[in-house]
Amino acid sequence: MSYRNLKPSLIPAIDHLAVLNRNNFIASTHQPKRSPMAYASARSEGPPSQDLIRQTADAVRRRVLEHTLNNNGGYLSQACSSAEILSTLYLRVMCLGPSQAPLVPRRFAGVPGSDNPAAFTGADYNGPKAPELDRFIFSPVHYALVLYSLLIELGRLGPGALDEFNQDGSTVELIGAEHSPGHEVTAGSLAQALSQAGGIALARRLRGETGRVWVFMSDGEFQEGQTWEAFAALAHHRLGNLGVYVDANAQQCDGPMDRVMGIEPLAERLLAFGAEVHTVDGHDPDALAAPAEEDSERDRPLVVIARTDPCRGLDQLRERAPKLHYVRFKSDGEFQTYRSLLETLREGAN
Ligand SMILES: Cc1ncc(C[n+]2csc(CCOP(=O)(O)OP(=O)(O)O)c2C)c(N)n1
Repeated sequence: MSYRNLKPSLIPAIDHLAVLNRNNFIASTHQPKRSPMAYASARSEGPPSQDLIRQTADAVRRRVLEHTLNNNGGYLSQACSSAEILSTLYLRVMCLGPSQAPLVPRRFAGVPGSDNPAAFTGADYNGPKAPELDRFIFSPVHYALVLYSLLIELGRLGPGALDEFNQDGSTVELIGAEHSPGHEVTAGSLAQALSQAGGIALARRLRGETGRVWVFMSDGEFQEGQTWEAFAALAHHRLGNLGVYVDANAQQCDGPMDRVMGIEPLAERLLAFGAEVHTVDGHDPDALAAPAEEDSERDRPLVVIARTDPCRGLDQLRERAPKLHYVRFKSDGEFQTYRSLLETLREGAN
């Protein structure tokens, strides 16, 4: 199901966020280029254009670069590789309602448990839980800065939401957890979220819910055994209501995937594990959305392997290869180079 065949009353009406944005405004160095209102009208007029998705992805890259400069560190190459995947998921593939969460991120309220009614997850930034609506499970949580930046661009988080990034008591964590905006589960120990998503998908099917479960994963997670056990379970339970988008950027924390531990041929392996598999250009919004928009009643999980470039939009990063996983500038000269690059990118966007 895509947003196109959703009841009009459920189409995300995010224009109210424009008002909330004004009321909760916190000073930020950079405002989202496109107002939430623009997204609302784009959605009500039909599928968002490739241009809108690409512009959003570029804005996400700029925001992550800005943050990396301000903090002298950040998961920058992950923004380069995944910006179109996440933008396409939020703007085109997933059927989500308006955010139910505050624009200013809540403080951490403790871990969930029967003795802690104050605990919450960050899933309410993705809208309410409703039978017809989709759920989003964000697995490689070191990509959290990319997700927060996208939520800001979409008006689901306020423009100052990164002000408390990685501070004690903040939910805007460097390595996201279940209470972090846009996150529903804790998955810092990688490759666990798919199993949790499978449980959610099975429960939804048993309840007769029509909404899907979408999972975002990184390729490094396919080096872990739990991922394969999860796929075996998804196929066994014929969970056609679950779809996975993989950022196949060919990198992990210790270097290029093929040097650390190869996972290819990934498509063939996933096929053998009972999934429906599509391999696409991960920077092409139409190609990314197409498998999810196919009108088929699936009885097996969908996997979209999105082949991406970890330096997309920031060619300068290639000089750092193969050390791309976390970017910290090594000299004042390098810092200034990236700062000028950000200015150039901003000018190009205006
Ligand atoms: C179970 C587990 N093992 C190891 C780690 C350490 N770790 C953190 S990030 C990472 C690399 C994951 O690969 P990927 O997300 O593809 O890397 P990227 O594209 O972000 O460079 C690893 C192994 C972890 N978080 N969890």
